[in-house]
Amino acid sequence: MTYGGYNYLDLKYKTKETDFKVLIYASGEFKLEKLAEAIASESSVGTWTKISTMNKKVFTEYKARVYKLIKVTDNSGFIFIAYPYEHFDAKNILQFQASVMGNLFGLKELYDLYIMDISFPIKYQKQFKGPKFGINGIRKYLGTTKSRRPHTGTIVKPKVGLTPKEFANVAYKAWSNGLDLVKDDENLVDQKFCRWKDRFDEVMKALNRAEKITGEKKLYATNITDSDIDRMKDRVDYVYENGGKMVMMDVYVMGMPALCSMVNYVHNLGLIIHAHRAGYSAHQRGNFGVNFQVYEKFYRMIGVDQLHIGTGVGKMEGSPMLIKRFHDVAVKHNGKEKLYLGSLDFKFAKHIKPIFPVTSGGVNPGMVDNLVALHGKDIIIQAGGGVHGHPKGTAAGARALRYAVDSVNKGIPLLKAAKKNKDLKLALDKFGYTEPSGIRKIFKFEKENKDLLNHLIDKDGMQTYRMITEHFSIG
Ligand code: RUB
Repeated sequence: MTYGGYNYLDLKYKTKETDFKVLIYASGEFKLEKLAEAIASESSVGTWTKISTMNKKVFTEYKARVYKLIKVTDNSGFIFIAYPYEHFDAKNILQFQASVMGNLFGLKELYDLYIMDISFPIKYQKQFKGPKFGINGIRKYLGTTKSRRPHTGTIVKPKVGLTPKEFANVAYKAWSNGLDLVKDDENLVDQKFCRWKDRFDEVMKALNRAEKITGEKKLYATNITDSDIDRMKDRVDYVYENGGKMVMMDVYVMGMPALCSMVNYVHNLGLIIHAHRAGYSAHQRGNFGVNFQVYEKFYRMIGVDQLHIGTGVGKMEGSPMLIKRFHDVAVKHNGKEKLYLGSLDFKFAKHIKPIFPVTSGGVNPGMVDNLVALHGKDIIIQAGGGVHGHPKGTAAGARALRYAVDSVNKGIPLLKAAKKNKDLKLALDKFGYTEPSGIRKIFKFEKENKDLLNHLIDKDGMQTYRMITEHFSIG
């Protein structure tokens, strides 16, 4: 079978260490083989017809090869494609996106096209610096290297609307009552009612006071995201010159070029980067999309230090299984997972440090047991509504969250801890308590049934993949 007069199927091809490997689920008007050829062609050297300008060198050295197919029906299934290193302008992420995440989404014969995973060769990763701080650097700054407890954070709510003084007052209550991190929301930058600089100044005063009375270091993730790079740089300079230690960026909406420049700029000044992923799900939830783990790999290679990954139990989409995968991509150095639930074998280069995953979105103190069961202790547990929605307000909400984290860190179950702490008890009374045994059951089931789950996905395709990774819960 050919597409545009050329053949891209090479099912005997043995992938090379330097190849980029891509796993795609597709369905469409034609047989799977032909869909795969169309995708490989459009994302590498081909077009819809034979062309007089094609030559042997181009075709053998730069084309994509479909090296494996798992058929679900005649017209749908999983497609594994290898791209030779030489195909790419490797220093340029946009060229990669335009190739592998580009035109193919517009091919009209496709009904589904979902990039499940991409495996980047070590040679490619070497050009990236990776996180400057990552988990250990941030732990060192906050003084949690020994306890290795989860970090705690809050997003000041309402998302937008408070004045700088009101905002700083909320931040002070959160820090002085135990939280490590306070952050701006993704949609708060420099609006008229709360100018960025005024807010930063007020919040730094609050941070200094909170550090003094608690004896702990505190972090403020100030949102510097802007469509104008110079404005972002000015803000970073201001943070650096005025005692800040961290900046936050909405990494998905700002795009790769801005992110790459800003990561270098921020790290050169020795500041930590908090990455909010607002908007990514526009690309992950439909029939045409890219799984978040692909962006996550980019963000870790480029070098953000902490990154939102969802919760598996809160307000944002994603089952515990999927969120656990995102956690692994953030923290594991040498993931040697077998192809599983839509993932490829993948290894980070040694110098690309683990990043601190942030679990956020509908989180409250009653979920801490669960979140630790899901992620372990290398996690930032962040709650907006779950802190400021406490019946007694932000201060009590912060105390409840910190107490919950400290207790679970010591191995004390939440319900037992709540008997000794009024703030936590009130939080549980309002928000409820979710048993971690549900999460443990899911992981046990997953571990014991990997082959079965893989088999079901291979047999039924995207429908089953989505059922398992978006909604999976047992018993
Ligand atoms: C959290 C919030 C964050 C989400 C983003 O507020 O709105 O922006 O965490 O989602 P709240 P994600 O705690 O009140 O729900 O972390 O999945 O990117």
